[in-house]
Amino acid sequence: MKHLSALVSCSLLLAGAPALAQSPAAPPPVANAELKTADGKDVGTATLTQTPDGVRIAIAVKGLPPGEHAFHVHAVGKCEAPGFTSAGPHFNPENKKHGKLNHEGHHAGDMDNVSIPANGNLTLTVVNKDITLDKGKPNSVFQAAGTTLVVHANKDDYTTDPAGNAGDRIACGVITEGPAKAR
Ligand SMILES: [Cu+2]
Repeated sequence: MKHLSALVSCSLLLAGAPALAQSPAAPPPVANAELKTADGKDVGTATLTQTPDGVRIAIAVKGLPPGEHAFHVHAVGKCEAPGFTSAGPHFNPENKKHGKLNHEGHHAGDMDNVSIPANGNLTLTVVNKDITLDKGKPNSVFQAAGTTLVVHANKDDYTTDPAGNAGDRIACGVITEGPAKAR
């Protein structure tokens, strides 16, 4: 431990005082996902920020079909059109059942439905307390296989295992370290 702290102090000295804000244990401050539809259309971004209460996900989407849509973190960081089945099942590091209304639930990747208004555009912030940006934790979005954010055609019934009866996957974005690209 002494060696480790000596090493840490040394690298802090080398890097200068601002490095204090980035101790080796700190998770990446931000991640993003660029959401695309099955035909490759850009439908917006999500920005993920670590907070003491979980990961805050700020969504800014456009051109999605109006109505209630399931919105989940999925367990594979691949968005292969058209079906996005490459994104795998819901992110579920604790091996639970699907849905917040399921007494054997819920998946860490389960989140509330998003409600897209008539114009197809939505900005919304949600907090997922079951995931983290902290690399190396079982519930980190930074897994070897990656993770994705997925929007479905239908709403999640919050009960039906394994996917809430939410239908097709209509938009997908790989969760990637760093801020979203300026657009
Ligand atoms: Cu899903």
